[in-house]
Amino acid sequence: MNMEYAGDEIRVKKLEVFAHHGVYPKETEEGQIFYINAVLYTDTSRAGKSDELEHTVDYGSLCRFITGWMQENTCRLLEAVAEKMSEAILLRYERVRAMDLEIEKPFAPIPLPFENISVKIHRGWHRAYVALGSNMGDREAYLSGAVKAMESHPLIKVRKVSELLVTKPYGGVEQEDFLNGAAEIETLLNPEQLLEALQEMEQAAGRERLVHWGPRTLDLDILFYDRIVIESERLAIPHPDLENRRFVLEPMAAIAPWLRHPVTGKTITGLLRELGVWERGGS
Ligand code: A4P
Ligand code: MG
Repeated sequence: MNMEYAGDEIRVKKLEVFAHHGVYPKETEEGQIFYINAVLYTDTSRAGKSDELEHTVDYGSLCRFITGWMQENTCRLLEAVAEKMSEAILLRYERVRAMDLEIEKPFAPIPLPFENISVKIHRGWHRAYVALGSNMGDREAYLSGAVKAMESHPLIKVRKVSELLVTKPYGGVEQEDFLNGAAEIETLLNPEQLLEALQEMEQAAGRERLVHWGPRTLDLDILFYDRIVIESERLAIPHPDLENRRFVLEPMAAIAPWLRHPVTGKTITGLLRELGVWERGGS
């Protein structure tokens, strides 16, 4: 997948499909007409130069895929049609970085004069960085198990994994040394859903939350998610303490040295350099 540039668009307008989505039994029994509008964000430059179909998204194939999906599935809500079908398209067509998908239902059963009803959504791949940590039991097995768990998640693709480093405990709790690493992933999950998925993986590894900052079999923290900035009770992204953590910055420098913090604009390499200077200055 070309991740860096996806500013070109391939558009499908008003693809007509007869299908059986709806809340009312009459709709699922008898069916009705739907129109599909899709905008696929991709990079067409390679196909533009080569003039080869294999270098782009085959819109013939895409239209057949949409038609098949609409006919083989039954959803109650247009929201569910759009959500599930966009996910299927993004998983199937690797070159599509993001998409707008609109499902129109011109014969929706409302006894009032209207032209059309539709639901339109935007969905796509997001790039995130995850910190990996363990300081109990077979640390290496827990971390490689976490990478495998991410790899086998249907909505996560693992792109890069750093070397694992043995690090001294940070944060004042006396405990065993840690093994730390970082991973670059692509995901269709939103930040909340990604947090939930990572917490399930921690639990599967027998993680118990006993002492804040204390020993753990597996800790998976979201460091960055695109250039998003979130500060809520449940979630802080970018991770608020990452610039003070050598055990985060060193593995990150191995996989994304050029990455810029969305708030400070500093690169990972720059943050690591500052931490080194500060530590030497302070000692
Ligand atoms: N949460 C908020 N933002 C995030 C995020 N970006 N990613 C919330 C993940 N979780 C996030 O985390 C507590 C809550 O943080 C979660 O429920 C989530 O809603 P936790 O993992 O349950 O508890 P914790 O790990 O004890 O606290 P915390 O603050 O996550 O600790 P850290 O920051 O993970 O630090 N020293 C070395 N050398 N290596 C280490 O890996 N790790 C820690 C733990 C301490 N010292 C260390 C290491
Ligand atoms: Mg944590």
